[in-house]
This record gives sequence, structure tokens and C-alpha cells, in this order.
Amino acid sequence: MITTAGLETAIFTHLGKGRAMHPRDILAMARGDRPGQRHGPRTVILSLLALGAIAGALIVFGCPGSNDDSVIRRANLVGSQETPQPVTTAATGTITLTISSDRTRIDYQLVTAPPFTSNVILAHIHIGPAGVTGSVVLFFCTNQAPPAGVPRPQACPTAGGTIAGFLTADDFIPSAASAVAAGTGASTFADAVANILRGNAYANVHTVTNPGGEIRGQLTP
Ligand SMILES: [Cu+2]
Repeated sequence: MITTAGLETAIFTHLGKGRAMHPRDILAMARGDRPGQRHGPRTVILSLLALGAIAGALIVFGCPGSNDDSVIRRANLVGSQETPQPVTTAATGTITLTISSDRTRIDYQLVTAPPFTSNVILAHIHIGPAGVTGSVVLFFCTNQAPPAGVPRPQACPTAGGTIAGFLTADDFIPSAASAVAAGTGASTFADAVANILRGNAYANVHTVTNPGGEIRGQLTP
């Protein structure tokens, strides 16, 4: 019986000696033979079958993570980032987005830390650059009437806390054409993802006292 482990050991043992090796010798070593030993057609065929099996296993199992092209975007949320006026608050937050390899899903974790000035009412993603107010395209959570046309977002922890979930095209809220043209909106989920990836999006947490937003952060790599 020829095992992959045995073959790898043979190859690496030999590579360690810094000498080139003929494939025939590698197979021979895997069988426990001495390099250079001659074999009949049956042995050669069995050896080729073994090589095929090893190649097949490599194709099936691949290298861990080799197909994972997911992308992370993060933001630190603070009152001083709010527009049009900075907000004075001791509350802070962090948002982490993991955008899937095929860019059709955003997994998120939102951590908000008290003290907020008042109860948190909603949190979401806006499109737009730092210092500019843009359109809301994706909700993380809300304690208000849910947005129309999308699945109901989860509740926000009113005094801060951690929530996690994921967003897809189902959750996307299209912006007005004028906002899209101005760079403060997105027409599709894919468009929103493209804006997030190029830094033209931010997360915002709104409270009763600061309905326009209490802490905000621009999404960056
Ligand atoms: Cu907002």
C-alpha cells in the first residue's frame, strides 16, 4: 500500500539533502524500494495509479483558504465624526464587515459602548464620504418602525451592546437617482458593496437625543 504521507516523507527527506530526484525514484521510495531499482510494467502502472490518486486528493482538498477572497471593512464610531455637526458623547462603537468572496453577502458585528446620551434607536450603513451626509442603504438594527420593502431588522441594544448578523440584496434599500449621481447613494446591493469597498460608506448609530446620529465611523480596510 502506498500512502501520501509516506510519499511526502520520501520527497521532503530527499529535498532536505539538496539533490534533484527522478519521479521514478520518489515512487520507488514510497514503496520502500531503493532509488534506481528497475521495475516491470505492472509496477509502473500501479505507480501511475498512485500518482493519479494523490493528484486527485490535492484537487479535492486543495489548500485551506485558497478560495476565500472575502474582504474586511471596519470603522470606529465616535461623536466627532457626525455631520453636519459633531456630537458630544462618551459613547463609542466598532463595526466589522466581512464581505463574502462573491460580494453577495455582508456579515457584520456592531459593538456599541455606553454611555449614550439617551436610548439607541437605530443603526445602519450610509453611502458617502467622511464629512458628508448620505443615504441609508442597509440596516443593522432598529427599535423604530421597520423600513419598508426589506426584512425587519433586529432590535438595537438601547444602552449599547453587541449585535451580529448578515445582509444581502434582500436587505438593500435603493437610493434616489439624484443621490446615486451625487455619490451619496447606491442603486443596487452590488453598488453599495462597491461603495463600501472604495471607502465611500459609513456606519451611524442614532439615539433619541441625537436622531441625526450620535456616533459615526467611515468604513475603511
Ligand atoms: Cu443613519
